[in-house]
Amino acid sequence: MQKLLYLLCFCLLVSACDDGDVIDVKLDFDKELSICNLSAGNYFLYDTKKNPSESLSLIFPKNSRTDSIFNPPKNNYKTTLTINGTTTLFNYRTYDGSPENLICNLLPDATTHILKDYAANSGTVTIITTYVDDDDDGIPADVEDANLDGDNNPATNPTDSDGDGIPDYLDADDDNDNVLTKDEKHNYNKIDGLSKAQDTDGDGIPDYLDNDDDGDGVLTRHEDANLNGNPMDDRDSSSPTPGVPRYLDKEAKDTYDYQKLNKNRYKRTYTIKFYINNVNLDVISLTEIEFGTYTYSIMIESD
Ligand SMILES: [Ca+2]
Ligand SMILES: [Ca+2]
Ligand SMILES: [Ca+2]
Ligand SMILES: [Ca+2]
Repeated sequence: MQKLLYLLCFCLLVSACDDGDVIDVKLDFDKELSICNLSAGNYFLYDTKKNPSESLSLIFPKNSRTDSIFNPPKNNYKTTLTINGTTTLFNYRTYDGSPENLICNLLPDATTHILKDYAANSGTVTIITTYVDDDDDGIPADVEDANLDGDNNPATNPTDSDGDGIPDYLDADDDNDNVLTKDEKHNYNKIDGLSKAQDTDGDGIPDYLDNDDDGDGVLTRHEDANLNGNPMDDRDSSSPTPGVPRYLDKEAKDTYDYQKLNKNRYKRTYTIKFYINNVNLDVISLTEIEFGTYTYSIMIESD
């Protein structure tokens, strides 16, 4: 009788949300997946919602193959897993309280319970991992490319203003002066673009692309009096403008022998999409569910 009731519930659910081949079991799930790190041996991804309280979750073992989902050998990397109901699990659950009180909670709320638990015992999971790189300097990647090849892709034939081999869209310091682009007042916004970028010496080259910002003939990175790789914290107390850093103060012309270039860091943002195919949730089979997307970022450091 109980199973019949489940069947009835699920049929209502599915018929309400049937969208051709792709059946949206999400109800009102936002498809933004979270990851739970409570178990060292497994990956545990889930999505929860309230009113009514429900969760979808996917568990699979951690190994070199599944690690590659999160650290792929190449962009647009595809992985498939087989749901077997034992080590690789896909569950749809309902609750009498907030799912967040139970899922991934070291101290589960004793008053919240799982009401129904549909566990798939077969099906496949298709996972596509893509990533986008950006130096996070506040200028969008497509704006940092002159797009001379006309393909609107900053990664092909990329602009490299300082010629250091690191394209502008990945170069956090576009003029190699040891002052990060984000600190050189590029003043980018969607309306003005880069037209309001600061140009201290007024030579037509904005500070973020000018390796001698004050035009005093001393490279900005050689105005680093304390030789710490940061020209922003060096001032000349004998200058008429002692509060202005040397690299922006054309009266401060001392040269310091600092040759080192700081390491470059850029951000890689992964987007991992999970599709559940031909899943059997005990009482019903579904052709395809878009389980959702998990996103995260790492910083990559290079010379
Ligand atoms: Ca560069
Ligand atoms: Ca710079
Ligand atoms: Ca300038
Ligand atoms: Ca200078």
